[in-house]
Amino acid sequence: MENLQLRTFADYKKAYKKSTKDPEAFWEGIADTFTWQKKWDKTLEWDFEKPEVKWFQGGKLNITENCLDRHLEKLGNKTAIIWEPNDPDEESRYISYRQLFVKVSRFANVLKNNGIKKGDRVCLYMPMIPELAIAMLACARIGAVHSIVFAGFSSAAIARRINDSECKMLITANEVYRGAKKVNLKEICDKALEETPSIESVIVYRRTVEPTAMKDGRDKFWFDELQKAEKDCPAEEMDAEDMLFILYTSGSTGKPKGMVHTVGGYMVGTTYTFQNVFQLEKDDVYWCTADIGWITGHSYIIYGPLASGATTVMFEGVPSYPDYGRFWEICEKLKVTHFYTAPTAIRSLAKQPLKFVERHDLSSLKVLGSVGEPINEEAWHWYNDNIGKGNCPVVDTWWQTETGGIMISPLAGITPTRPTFATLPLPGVQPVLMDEQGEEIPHTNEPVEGRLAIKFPWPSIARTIYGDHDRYKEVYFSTFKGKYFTGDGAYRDASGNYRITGRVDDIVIVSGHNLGTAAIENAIDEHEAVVESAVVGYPHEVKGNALYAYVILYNDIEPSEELIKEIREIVANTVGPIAKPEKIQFVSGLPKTRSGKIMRRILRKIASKDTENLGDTSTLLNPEIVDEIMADFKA
Ligand code: 7RM
Repeated sequence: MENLQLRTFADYKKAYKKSTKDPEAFWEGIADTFTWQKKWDKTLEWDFEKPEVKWFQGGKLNITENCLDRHLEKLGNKTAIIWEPNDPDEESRYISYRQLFVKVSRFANVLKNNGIKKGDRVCLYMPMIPELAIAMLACARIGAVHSIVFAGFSSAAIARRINDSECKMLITANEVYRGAKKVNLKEICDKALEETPSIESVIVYRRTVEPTAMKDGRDKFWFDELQKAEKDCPAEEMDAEDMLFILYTSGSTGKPKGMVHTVGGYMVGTTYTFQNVFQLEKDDVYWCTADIGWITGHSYIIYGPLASGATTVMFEGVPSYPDYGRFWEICEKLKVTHFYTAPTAIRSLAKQPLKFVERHDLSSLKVLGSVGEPINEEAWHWYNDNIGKGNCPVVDTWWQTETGGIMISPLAGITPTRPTFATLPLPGVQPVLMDEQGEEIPHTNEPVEGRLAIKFPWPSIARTIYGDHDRYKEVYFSTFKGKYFTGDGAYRDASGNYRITGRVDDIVIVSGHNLGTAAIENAIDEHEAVVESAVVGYPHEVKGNALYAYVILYNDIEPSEELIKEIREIVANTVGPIAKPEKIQFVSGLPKTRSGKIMRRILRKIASKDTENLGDTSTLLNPEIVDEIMADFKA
């Protein structure tokens, strides 16, 4: 396999320059290193006003040939996936590239035997087990479109996603282990299946030996179906612009958006970014702790690493089981070299006594990654000092479900890092900051702040929202003419490094002043007693809106009036007196999505005393926190 890694800062600069001067030639050179059944005719066709983006048109390929077949000759015996179970006493599984190839081929035939054809949508509601990877790749092998729903979501959330894209099949497991709990996934599916007329068959993987209720004619066990399946399955010939998968991401309206990714561009984008950001060497062990139900899992547990011939770890459990040292125990046990997680996990682990880290030998680690939200200074240093021992570059990777792959990030060991900064755009990515008037802020040697947009297409951009191209246009391409709008705000320093400041929809107008809640939260978080905070606006008679802060304190700290005063003081001193929160409530947690994003919609409703209809809270990581916060509401 051709290696795509840039090796020096000078290489990076050169590649970046080329990628903006002649983006087509730049990406052609990268795309050429993959296995194509037929080479493309047209590298790029685009129009951000329509909007429409097409990469490598006329090219024919199958992504699984790039993730599996092409490695067999040289890397057939190399471990593709190391699976670490929830229970540390259960055996890990090591699956080689050849074994994975065999498993994927056979399961692809199970899909075919059950009537699945190219273009059909298949919903996957699975635990973090290798069979999830196998099922994804099997879909890709035959050209079926996978739609993975995170296995912590409710029946209603599954049904809604299945119905939106009219999936024909659902693949699930009977049960899943999660920490000390066991959850019956099949029961949750059965409830969803009462309202999903498009589903014709359900394949059930038995993760546990418990008896499972099966519906005759509809439900089939994974193993029974495998017995009946042929071994070989040729890879379907796919157009570069054929759909690879749909992944739902929450929208501001509450209706999830089914982001559509296509085969060719997504493959090229995720593989190129994986290799350059993480800089793996031959025998490295790479671990991304995300769930595969999130884009990070799609791009950087499965497709990017496998297309690169890397060894990728999949972990079934949670960071707190059997204790808060589990991540570090796994790093030691598997000799993990590259560790990629989210700030929310870092902060929750940083809250624990340091002995959970110190107990383990972390000397195998070379590179640390962060993704999902801005990483605050304190968490960055804790991660860098205690996990990386000051020796591992920390790559703070900014990107979105919609971008498919990493957009702004250091390249480990190659380009400089800077705490709380995602730093520089990857080659092929052309970010711009937009001012209040909707004008591009020019690149000068001045630090600036604005709304982050991208002015040129990159291969792994989502092509549409499934079934709703108008919404795709409205959400991403209508704010700034001819540009993709990210929804994030950013600061750019004199050297061109970006620091993502948060979602710009989190702006509150207090007495006529536009206040970004992210800046206020950062100020509050500087107080030594504070772990984390969330600030939202609520209607106020005099000011129009006032600010309500929800604040988490360290375990050993008692809430007090004194603290409230100090917090307001810090905000007054750093952001300005106008930004002082009217109300401060101490909470034990914040409602969060799995990837660590605070669900402000809910906090806003509570602060505004509009709690009749909080919307679907079942997709939260910690739905129970909502009742606690409501009970202690500061009227
Ligand atoms: C990969 C992912 C996307 C949103 C994005 C940002 C925020 C993600 C960072 C970040 C600051 C980062 N996809 N975000 N990474 N903010 N620094 N390194 O998270 O679709 O679930 O979310 O996440 O607001 O727009 S996502």
